[in-house]
Amino acid sequence: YIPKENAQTYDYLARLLKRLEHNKQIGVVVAGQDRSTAIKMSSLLRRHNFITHEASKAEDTYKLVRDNPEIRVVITGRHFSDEKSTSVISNLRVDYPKERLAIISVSEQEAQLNSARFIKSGANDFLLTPFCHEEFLCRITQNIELIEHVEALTSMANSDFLTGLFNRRYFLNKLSAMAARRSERYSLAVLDLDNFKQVNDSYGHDAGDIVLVHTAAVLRQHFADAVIARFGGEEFCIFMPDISAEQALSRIEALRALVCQQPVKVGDEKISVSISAGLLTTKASSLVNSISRADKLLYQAKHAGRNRVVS
Ligand code: GH3
Ligand code: MG
Ligand code: MG
Ligand code: MG
Repeated sequence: YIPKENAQTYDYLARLLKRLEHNKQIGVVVAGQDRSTAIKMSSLLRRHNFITHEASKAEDTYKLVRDNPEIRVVITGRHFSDEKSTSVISNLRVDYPKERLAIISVSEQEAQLNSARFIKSGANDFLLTPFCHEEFLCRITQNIELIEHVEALTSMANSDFLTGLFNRRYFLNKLSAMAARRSERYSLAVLDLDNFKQVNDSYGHDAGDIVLVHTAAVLRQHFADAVIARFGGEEFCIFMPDISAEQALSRIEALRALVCQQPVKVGDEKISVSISAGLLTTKASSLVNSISRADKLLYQAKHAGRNRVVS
C-alpha cells in the first residue's frame, strides 16, 4: 500500500530504479577532457551504472565507438591530443547519425559561442562548465531517452504488428537500394497462403491470425540468413542474397512440403495450411520489377492448383 501523497514520489523512484538497471547496458565515452574533468565524469557515470570508457585521442574515440555497439553517448571536450574537437564531432557524424549516437560537447562558460559551433558540427547537445552533477546526468539521460524513442519508432515503422516480420515498406526501402547497388545474384520468393479466406470462414479471424503468426515463425526459423517480410494480408516475401537458383528452389520447396505436412494447432483444432510460391533468381537491379515477375510465377502456381512452387 502506498499513501496517495507518496504515490508521485514512488512513481519517480520506480522510474529511477528502472533507469539505473537499464543503464548497465549503455556505454558512454568521456573523450578529450582534461584529467580532473574526466575523472569526475567517469565516476558520476559509473555511480549511475553506465559502462564507461575514456579517450584522450580522437583515433581512440573512433575505435571505441566502432568496437562497442552499446555506446550511445560520447562526451567531447576540447583536449584531444591529435585533433580539434569540432573535427572529432563531424568525423563521428559521418558514420553515426544523431539518432544512433548522442554527442554532447563540453564548452567553457566564458566561451559560449563554442556551443553553437559544436552543434553546427553535429553535436546533439552541449554542457557548459562548470556544471552541476544533476544537470550532467539529466542531459545524458535525456539524450539516451531520445535515441531510444527514435529506435522504438523506427522499429515500429519497419515491422509488421501481427507477426513481427519486416513490413513491405522496410523490405522495399532496404533491399531496393541493395539490389540497385550490387550486381550480385539474389533469389526472391513471393509466398501466399492457399485458400486462406476459408480458414477465416471456418475457424474465425483470430484463428487465422494465429496461423499467420505461426507461418511467420516457421519462415523466420528456416530463413534466418534471409530478409523476410509480410507483404500483405497472407502474403510473404523472402529475399535470399548470393544463392544459386537450385539451392533457392530446394529451400522453398522444402518449406512448402513442411508447411503442408504440419497442421497448425489452434485450441483443439488442427488447421491444415498450404502455400504457393513464385520464385525468381536474378541479378536484375530493379527489385520492384523482380517482385512483379515473382508475383506472376505465384499466379501460375495458384492457377496450376496451389500448394506448389513455380520458378
Ligand atoms: P488463394 O489461394 O487464391 O490465395 O485464396 P485466398 O482465400 O487465400 O485469397 P483471398 O485473396 O481470396 O483471401 C485472402 C484472405 O486473407 C482474405 C482476408 O480476410 C484474409 N486476411 C488478410 N489479412 C488478414 C489478417 O491479418 N488476419 C486474418 N485472420 N486474415 C487476413
Ligand atoms: Mg491466399
Ligand atoms: Mg483468392
Ligand atoms: Mg493473397
